Amino acid sequence: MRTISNVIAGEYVESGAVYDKISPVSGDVLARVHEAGPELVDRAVAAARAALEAWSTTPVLSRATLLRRVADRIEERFDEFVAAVVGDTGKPAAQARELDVARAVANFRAFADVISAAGQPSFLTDLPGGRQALNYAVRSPLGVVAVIVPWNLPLLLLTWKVAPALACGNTVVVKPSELTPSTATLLASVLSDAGVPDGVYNVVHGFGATGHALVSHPGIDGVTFTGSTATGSSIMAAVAPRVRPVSFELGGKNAAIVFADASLDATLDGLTRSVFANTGQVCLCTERVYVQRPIFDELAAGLVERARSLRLGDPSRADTTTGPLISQEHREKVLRYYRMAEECGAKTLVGGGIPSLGAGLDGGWWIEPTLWAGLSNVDRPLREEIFGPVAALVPFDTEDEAVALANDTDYGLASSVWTRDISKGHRVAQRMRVGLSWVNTWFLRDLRSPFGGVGLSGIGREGGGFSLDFYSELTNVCVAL
Ligand code: 6OD
Repeated sequence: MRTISNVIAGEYVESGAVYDKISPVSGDVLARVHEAGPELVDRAVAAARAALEAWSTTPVLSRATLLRRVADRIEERFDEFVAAVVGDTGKPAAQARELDVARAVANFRAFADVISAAGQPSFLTDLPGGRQALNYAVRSPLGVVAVIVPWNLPLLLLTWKVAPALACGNTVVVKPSELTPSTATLLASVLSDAGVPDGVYNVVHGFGATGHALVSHPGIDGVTFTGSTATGSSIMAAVAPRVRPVSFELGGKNAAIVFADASLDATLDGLTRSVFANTGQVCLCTERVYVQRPIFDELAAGLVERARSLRLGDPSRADTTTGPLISQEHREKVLRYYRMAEECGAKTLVGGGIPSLGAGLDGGWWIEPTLWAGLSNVDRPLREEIFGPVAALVPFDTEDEAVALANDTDYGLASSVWTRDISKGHRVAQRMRVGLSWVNTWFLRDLRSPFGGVGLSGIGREGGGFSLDFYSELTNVCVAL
């Protein structure tokens, strides 16, 4: 049986306390993972602290060169990373290739470019008597950063945080989700091959207790986290006594607004991705679809047809579009919402249960892609994040009504607007109370643009220079001339 170790100062460290990593596809045990207790967390933080001085004083362009080399090494071992992502998550291999691993490569290259081009603000200040002062800001790293990443896009999100953190001269202790431990440990060997010094990147495996030991450790200078709003809130409480900075990308209850003048086929393509991609397990996925009344029936019928054409099954098959949910516990949660929706009076247009996929797969955490009609914003399935392959379709009449319905949520991560009228697209997109507002597309990313949410969806923005702002401190130097 494969084992997965912690990584501390370049060493693969076993703890003796192991847990099983279960395949979401079959329910079989895939690996045994060594769980880090407080003592290993302490060692990992100490290793990161010991490596900080040398790494933070390595010239920026040398750090950028190393990050580009990391990207090259991931490309060389592309298939190994794909296999690790597929094993951990059960998602189709094609999606692991196109989304997760390709983005890991892009993340390292993008932040190597961003840090290479980064400048600092400076101001020449006129003083009375003809004198001047020069103000300029110097960037230094936060220090030792705790990186806590979820199970849905484990490598994409890990590298989205590790690349800018290292670019800025920080050292990191990573805690991946207990459900997807493989790629964080695999990445350690790539970083080491590329020449990143031992101790710059450390990994501790485990559950909430490991994460808590990490974020409440006095040696942690900042926390970056993507995951649930509840966990974000408890991390905030853990760092509050020491007033450490946090960057949080949390849950969402994302809306799509479809106007009657939308291009139907393109909208159906976009909505199919935005509702069902990664089995609905992306923080950006759409769970509420507001449709202008004249096209409601046509759009609903089209989306039902698309949902029926999704192919669940073996992730290695080229025609598989949809994997299982990540765990039994998560499937129970999603199924609770399937039942709750019907209790609230929903009409289930498609799906609603567990599919039968035959021997070899029925032990996994499969679930049917599902669409509902007949619910409204007062119903819990439209207010709480479900994180599964499901959306509710709700009719609207006017633009103002659609905006009000979409913004009627405590979350505020992402939205999409679908219309042929581009002026209306701009207007409505700007009225969305979210961090990411798409028009006639979804999850189209430029890694230099700001990424994050408002309300319960998070604190701060990452991406391009916004990541540098989180992962570094600015000291203003003022020189009287
Ligand atoms: O695309 C990204 O950079 C990003 N942070 C995606 C997050 C997805 C959350 O599930």
